[in-house]
Amino acid sequence: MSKIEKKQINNLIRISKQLRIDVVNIVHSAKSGHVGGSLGLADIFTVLYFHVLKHNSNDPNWENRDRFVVSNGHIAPIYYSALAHSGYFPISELSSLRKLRSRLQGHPSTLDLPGIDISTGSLGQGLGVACGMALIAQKDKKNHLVYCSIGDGESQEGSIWEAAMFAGHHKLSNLIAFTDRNCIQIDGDTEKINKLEPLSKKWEAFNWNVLSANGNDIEEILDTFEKAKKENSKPTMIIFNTKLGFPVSFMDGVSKWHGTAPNDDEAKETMIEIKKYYSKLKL
Ligand SMILES: Cc1ncc(C[n+]2csc(CCOP(=O)(O)OP(=O)(O)O)c2C)c(N)n1
Repeated sequence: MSKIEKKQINNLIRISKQLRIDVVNIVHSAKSGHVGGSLGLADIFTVLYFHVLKHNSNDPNWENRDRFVVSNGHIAPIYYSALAHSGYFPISELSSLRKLRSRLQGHPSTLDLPGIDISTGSLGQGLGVACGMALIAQKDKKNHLVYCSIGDGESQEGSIWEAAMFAGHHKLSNLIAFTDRNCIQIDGDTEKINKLEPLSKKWEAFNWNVLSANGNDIEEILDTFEKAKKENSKPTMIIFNTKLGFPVSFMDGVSKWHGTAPNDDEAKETMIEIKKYYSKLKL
């Protein structure tokens, strides 16, 4: 059971609803973008930005901030929504997603937007960058933590396992990575394309502390990050079981929604399902 007050949890749930609504609106309006992973990760990004991460949108480059490497950069819509609602740039700017000369391009760019620690989009590279950030923080005896988000399909990249070996070897206990385990990648089911299971055992074999949780349950997410922060001898990998497009039923398990924008009817249906889901939660 989480030590966090029910009132705070309910507040996070309300934020996650707004972030989901923004994701659907901006991808629908851009007619392009990654809606499925963004919706599935909305609860985790809410917990990170509004409870877990030590950060300050008034001072995005604050030296003691926690770092966050979003290695699966295609889920930019939820990343941008979380950043805007945290105060890094105006919420009204979200509507410029993927427009010409916008700061909100299809993949996040550190040179364009405040709050982005590293540009990403080319899968497989972020975990290595996060390892470098964690190693230098360890050597400099800094207290901040390094978080890193990766996709499960992304975990088929060889560079992920090179970074995994490095982090285990250097006992980077200040590194907390998590996998968006929705079992879907661009072409279908991860287990049919290039099997990842037994995924937890793989990370354990690389000398990581491995946790798993429901990545669409705010309270479980909070508890799991708290546990991860207590680890002091190994890097932590959290396998967050999520659903593509959560809570939208017609996106669940359907790889088309990895990167297709909803048309007008689908966007309407998506909003209805999101509102129905939240109305059932007693806040
Ligand atoms: C090096 C590299 N290869 C291919 C791509 C194209 N690509 C973008 S997302 C994606 C699938 C990733 O699957 P997963 O990590 O499971 O993300 P999800 O579908 O769950 O959002 C691919 C192949 C890329 N961005 N980078």
